Amino acid sequence: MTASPLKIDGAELRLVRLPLLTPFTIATGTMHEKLFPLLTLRSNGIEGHAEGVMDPLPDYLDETIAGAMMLLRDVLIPQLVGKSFENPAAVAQLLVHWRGHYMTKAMVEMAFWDLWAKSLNLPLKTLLGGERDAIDVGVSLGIGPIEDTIERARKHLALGYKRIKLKIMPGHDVKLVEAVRNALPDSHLTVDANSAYTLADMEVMKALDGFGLDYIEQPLAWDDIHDHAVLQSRMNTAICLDECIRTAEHARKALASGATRVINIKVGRVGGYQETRRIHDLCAAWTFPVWCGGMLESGIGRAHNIHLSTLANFRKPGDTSSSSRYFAKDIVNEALEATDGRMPVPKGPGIGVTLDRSFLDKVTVATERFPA
Ligand code: OSB
Ligand code: MG
Repeated sequence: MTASPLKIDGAELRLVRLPLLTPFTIATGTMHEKLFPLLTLRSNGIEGHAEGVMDPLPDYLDETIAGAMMLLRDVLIPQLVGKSFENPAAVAQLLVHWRGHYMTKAMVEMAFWDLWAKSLNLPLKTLLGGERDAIDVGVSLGIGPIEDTIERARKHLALGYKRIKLKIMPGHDVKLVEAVRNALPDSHLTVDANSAYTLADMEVMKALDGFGLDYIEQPLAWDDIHDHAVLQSRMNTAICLDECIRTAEHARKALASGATRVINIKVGRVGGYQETRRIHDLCAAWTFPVWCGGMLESGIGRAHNIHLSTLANFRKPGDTSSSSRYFAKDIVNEALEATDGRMPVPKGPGIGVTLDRSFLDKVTVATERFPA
């Protein structure tokens, strides 16, 4: 059976604001709420959804919510509405012309995948070729006082989370990791510096190399693959790249130059599932694992991440922990909660979650409809 092309007959773009239960501090700053664009594509009464992972300001990467809204509203959505698409590759053809803006492009591609899977009445993971009914997850702990961090790490390990990722920055690094390692000698520990260091910080890197970490995530500049290769050549611990990998070409160069031995894939960061698949397969060819990162997503992005994590080479625990760790209430009806460090894949077609529309309306800052 060949599926008929999907005609996009409407779209909706919302800006949504969800308060965070606890502020989240990383090297680039503190987040108190999750503000994100939510894109819905419609075809024949079916809806596909995706959320953007860009921040209000360009601090994690160089994209912004304002830039995403502009590109979607003025360029991409008008090119989609009223047209028919055979598959995600056809949608991607609209996107390749524009440089950068991988997070914005990902929204379009991911919403189409959800729509497409629902039109075929298949779970997204089945279309992607995923292999699991549940995925292994860990937690990412924001920067805080050392004693408090140990307490939070202990609590999450007791809940069954499979690894603890500690956010670090200059002044909050070696002492913190040493204390957590001493308190929890057998745990899987990692650190994430969100680009806060340079090669001049070799002493800190060397100290971190001694704590049996699973990997050190994105220690150096967000766009510097070369210096990560220099660092990796001087370290035993694996370097994991996050910010540096926005495309499969970045992954190819990072792998070939020895800059990384494990990649944090965020489908919302790399332009969508097709680019994700390329990065996933490149790493597999190098026999390196990948894992699924997070951006404090709502239930829509979280469900996408869960489906993605069912692919074979997602061989390390991801950051896709329980929604209730982040939000008092989520915008989807289905609970996305891990048990014993395992997050079940939502059943049902597409991403398998549905919008709680009355709550979504309450947390929506602005809505634009296409056609208006
Ligand atoms: O670098 O992985 C990151 C959150 C915001 C910005 C960047 C990062 C993160 C996380 C949180 O680590 C992962 C999550 O719990 O969603
Ligand atoms: Mg990271």
